[in-house]
This record gives sequence, C-alpha cells and structure tokens, in this order.
Amino acid sequence: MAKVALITGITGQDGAYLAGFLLDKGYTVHGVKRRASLFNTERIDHLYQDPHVAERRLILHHGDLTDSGNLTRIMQEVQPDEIYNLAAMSHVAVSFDMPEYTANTDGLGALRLLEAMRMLGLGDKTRFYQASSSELYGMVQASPQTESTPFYPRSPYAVAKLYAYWITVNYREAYGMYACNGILFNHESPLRGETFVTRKVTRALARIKLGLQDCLYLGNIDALRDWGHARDYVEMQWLMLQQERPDDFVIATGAQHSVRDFVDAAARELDIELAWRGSGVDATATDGRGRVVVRIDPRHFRPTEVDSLLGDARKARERLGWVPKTTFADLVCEMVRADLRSAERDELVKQHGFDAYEHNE
Ligand code: NDP
Ligand code: GDR
Repeated sequence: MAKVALITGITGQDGAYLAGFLLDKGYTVHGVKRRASLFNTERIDHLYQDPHVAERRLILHHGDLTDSGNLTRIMQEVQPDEIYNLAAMSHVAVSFDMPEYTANTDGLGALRLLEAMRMLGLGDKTRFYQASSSELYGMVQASPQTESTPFYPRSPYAVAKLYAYWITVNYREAYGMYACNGILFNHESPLRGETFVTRKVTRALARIKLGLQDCLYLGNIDALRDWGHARDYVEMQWLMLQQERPDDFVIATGAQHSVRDFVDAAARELDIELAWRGSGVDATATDGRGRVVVRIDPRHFRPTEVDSLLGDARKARERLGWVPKTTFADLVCEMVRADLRSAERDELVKQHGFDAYEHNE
C-alpha cells in the first residue's frame, strides 16, 4: 500500500519540493491550500493532476491553519501516515506587523493539527513533522547552534514558532505520539518567496543587469546566515519521520555568510562589478559604470534583529546521514540563473509593447 502524506503549506517553497519528493517515492500526497482570489498553485503546477483523472496521487484541499474544524475534517478524510506542517506566516519582518495572526497560524496551527490527531485516534498511526526554525535561537546564546542551545526568540514569528516547537515536544511526551521538530536553518531556491533576502537579491540584480530595474534596496546587509538549498532540506524532513523513535534535529550547512556576501556572489554570477562604499544605513554599491545599484532603506530594518546564525548539524549527520549536497556557490548560481531567465522573459514581453510590472520593495 502506498503511504499517504498530508502537507500543510504545499503551495510554498518547501511544500513544492516536498510534494515532488514524496510523489517520486510513490506516496499519495494530499495538500492543504488556502482559498485565494487568484490561482496560488504556481509552484506545484508541474505536479498538478486534473481532478477528473482517476487514481490521482496529488490531491488538494481548501483549508487554513486557523480553522480547527476544517483541519480535523481533512485529517479524518485523508487518514495520513505522515503529516508535514509546513504552513506558516513565514516572513519574520511581516510578523511584527501581524503578530496576532502569526501567533494564531504559526503557534496555534500546530496545536490544532496535533489535537486533531489525538481526537481522531491517529496518535498510533500518524507521524507528525513540525517546521521549526533557527529563528528560535534569535539572540544566540552559543555558536554554532545545536539541538541543546537555549532559545531566545526575537520576533513575533519566532515566539509563535517557539510555542509550536514545545507543543510538538509536549504531545510526543504526553501522548507518545511520533512528533518531530526539524530546526531548519535558512534554505533557499529559485522557488523562494520574492521578499526573502536571497531571492530579492537574485531577482533584482538579474533585472538590473537587463535594464528592467534601477536599484536594489536592502536592510541590514551585515546579518549573517547559514544558507542551504530547500531541495536538500526537504529530504531531511522526510527522513526524520522514518526513524525508529521521534526526535528533534538541527538541519544546517555549517557555513556562514553575510547578506553582503550573498549580494557580491550574485553580482559575480551576472558579471556585475560591485564596489561598496560606506557602512550601515549609508552603505551603497555601484556597478562597473558607476551607477548606484544597491542602497539601504531603513524600512527593512527590524525592531529586533537576529544578527548571526550558524548551525551545527552533527546529530543529523550521524543519525540521519545528513550531507548537504548544494554548496553556497551552487545555490547562488542556480537562483541567479533562474531569475535571469524570468527577467529575459519580462524583457521580451516589454519589447513587444506589453507591460512588465515591477514589484520593487
Ligand atoms: P513559504 O512562505 O514559502 O510557504 C508557506 C506556506 O504556508 C504557503 O503554502 C502558504 O500559503 C501557507 N500558509 C500561510 N498561512 C497559512 C494559513 N493560515 N493556513 C494555511 N496555510 C498557510 O515558506 P517555506 O516553504 O519557506 O517554509 C516552510 C515552513 O518552514 C514554514 O513554516 C516556515 O516558517 C518554516 N521554515 C522555513 C525556513 C526557510 O528558510 N525557508 C527555515 C525554517 C523554518 P500561500 O501560498 O497561500 O501563501
Ligand atoms: P529570515 O530571512 O528573517 O532569516 O527568515 P530573510 O531572508 O527575510 O532575512 C535574512 C536576513 O537578511 C536581512 N535583510 C533583509 N531581509 C529581507 N527579507 N529583505 C531585505 O531587504 C533585507 N535586507 C537585509 C534580514 O534583516 C535578516 O537578517 C527566514 C524565513 O524563511 C523564516 O520563515 C525562517 O524560519 C528563517 O529564515 C530560518
């Protein structure tokens, strides 16, 4: 019998990679997608199967992490072997604008799923993965961070994820459920949302290269992150649910770069010669022709920042056989190439007299 997985957040970056990965493994995949006024399945359209086709292996359900009844009904209908809770209001900066909604979705959402599992008596059958985050470490207490480094969340997003982390541990300990936290450090890809810093950079620089955009506005370019590839990380999400006993794991590359390093690496891929001047809010970067192509916009600074994250994934390496396959350089290259291609498409559209709208944060 094929295994059945239920993925919340299937329309997001990780959801798309994980759905593809599980379908390749022979799973039947059910996904929860939000109702939107436009189609919102762009990332999984290549996996989409016409609902009129019999024997479908990818099935989407309308739902929302804020709606307990809806989640319980979907779970009852699907009877999943594995649940991957990837849905979240995942933007740290936006969580300062929407703290209550973030708590409801990212914190209570996990509880709603766990409680539905318990009420439906799925505790013995179903395994649960919670998308926990390196943002839990926030103001870091030790470096590099491991599973035992104390948490100090620095945003409404991270505080909500802290609740989700502990409620997952609590349901595991209280009810013997197979429930795991993956404490994943930043992971990126061409499918990354356009307002996260890496994708914002690769997209903007590709457009600047083709003359579709003048300038990239950033916030704290000195922030340090441990960036990996989403494709590698979803495999670990799956592996965590294939172990004999449930446990929590850090997933990270163990290499750290600043936002400024990322900008430089992306510029190099595009043969843009960047020259930086100044620091902090006064930093700018010019291209080979002396045009200012990167500026700082104080709007992008957060009320409380996470300055530096670096993961130590030794436990995952030893127990799950974790080896990140994609290097930082390969990640940047793949993202730049994908964004250059879509900028070329926009350029073509513009040349033919159609509007190519610019979303420049
Ligand atoms: P994305 O922002 O790309 O995807 C989030 C998904 O959640 C989307 O499918 C979104 O739907 C859905 N969603 C948002 N709010 C709700 C809601 N109220 N009800 C149901 N669905 C909702 O995130 P990623 O794929 O990058 O990340 C996946 C998970 O991993 C998230 O929980 C994130 O917080 C966590 N994480 C991510 C890391 C990273 O570096 N990417 C690192 C550590 C943790 P829609 O498409 O309609 O917006
Ligand atoms: P992060 O990712 O907050 O780490 O959360 P993001 O890419 O948003 O920021 C990384 C760092 O870059 C700095 N930065 C900017 N960030 C954005 N978005 N836009 C800018 O213009 C900009 N300029 C500088 C930020 O201040 C920050 O220090 C991501 C999300 O995927 C979370 O859901 C996940 O839990 C964590 O990664 C691990």
